[in-house]
Amino acid sequence: MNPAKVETASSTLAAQVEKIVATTPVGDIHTHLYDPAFGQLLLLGIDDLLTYHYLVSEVFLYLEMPYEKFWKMTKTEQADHIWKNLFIDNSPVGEACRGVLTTLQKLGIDTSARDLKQARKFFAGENPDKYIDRVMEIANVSSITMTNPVFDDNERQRWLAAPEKVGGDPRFKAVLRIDPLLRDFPAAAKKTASWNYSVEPDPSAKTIEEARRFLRDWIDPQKAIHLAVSLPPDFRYPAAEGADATIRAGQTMLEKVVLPVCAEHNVPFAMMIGSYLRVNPDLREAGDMLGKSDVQSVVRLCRAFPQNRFFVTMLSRENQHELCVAARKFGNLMVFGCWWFLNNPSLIEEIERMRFELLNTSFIPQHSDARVLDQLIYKWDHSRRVIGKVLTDKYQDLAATGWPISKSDVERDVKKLLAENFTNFLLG
Ligand code: HDL
Ligand code: ZN
Repeated sequence: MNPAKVETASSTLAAQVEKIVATTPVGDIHTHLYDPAFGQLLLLGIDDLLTYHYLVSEVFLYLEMPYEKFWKMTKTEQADHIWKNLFIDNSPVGEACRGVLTTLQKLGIDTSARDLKQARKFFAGENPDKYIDRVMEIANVSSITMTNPVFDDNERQRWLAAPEKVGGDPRFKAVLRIDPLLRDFPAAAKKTASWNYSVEPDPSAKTIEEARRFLRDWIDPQKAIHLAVSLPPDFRYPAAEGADATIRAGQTMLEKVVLPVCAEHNVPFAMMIGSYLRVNPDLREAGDMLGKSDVQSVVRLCRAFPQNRFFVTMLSRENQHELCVAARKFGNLMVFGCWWFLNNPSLIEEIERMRFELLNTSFIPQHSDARVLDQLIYKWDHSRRVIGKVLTDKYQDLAATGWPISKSDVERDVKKLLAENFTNFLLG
């Protein structure tokens, strides 16, 4: 049976691709969202949308205000302040501002009113559990992968207090996030020792064994689908000659603890590389920035640990081309997302074009990194538009060679890009 040919007239093809990209459910592989059992760790609603740390740093672009004065405000006061300065007194052309408006509009809130009254009324008394389903339906997100930082006491306590409750929501998947283990081992060792693991700051054989036990004790109860870390731009593998004890200990943890435990559990390791933390500490969570990282360190890890699988995303635009080429060399490397400061239409377009041209459809184009539940709506709407546009262009290039594009081809490709490349790589 001849598969239904997708008209290659550009307008028809574009419409068909756009529809398929919009209606294919996405598995969101990296967010900071939580299932309702985590209580107030799950952020939602207009005041959380407006006090998103991206907007906090942006509001200081316009107004010299002592940081402490801002931090002393209530969340509602901060939201009002951000709304006034970023939306009313200046056009909200920035991606994070635009996102708030896309979200409100898709929730049926009249943004032309330009006031927060209607929005606040809409969110008042929202039942988080039901609202999650509503947001996932609007955003067409089939699965939300959380970030579960085991060294964060607030999060950790919740797992320990009610292990049967948290992490049991089928809409959410857990990821064991272990940054301090690789970025600040002395501090991580102190904490794990206080949790009755014989882990000392210098990684002896005993420490290595106990650190493995610590990870095993968390992967299973969390049902973690993989482990993850964010690393600074100066992360190097192997560590440079003369690197200090903390960096050398971090490398030992990576080689002797994290990767062996991932391999034995057959779970990938996600490395998000390129974040300088708190370059402006007064901005708190909004105070991080990026730097150019070393792709050859990723190459050396993929080569040295063929039994491990690596999800990798990098924060610097300048790393993207080299990372794509690295992914051509290693089947155990899966490139994903347009992370953080790259999650803007102009950069998503550039990066996805590069990936289609170098990796065909064997990559994961995007993750939302949502911190507030409702952000799923805008982050996926905005990204789908760009991914659909680029994919249409690529199909048109194919059509120009006389290659017919069938509807089932497009459905197959998009399903891989938005869901199956992730789930297949998880399984190995
Ligand atoms: O380390 C990370 O997972 C980053 O995504 C940070 O959480 C960052 O603050 C962020 O939210 N980026 O979008
Ligand atoms: Zn993140």
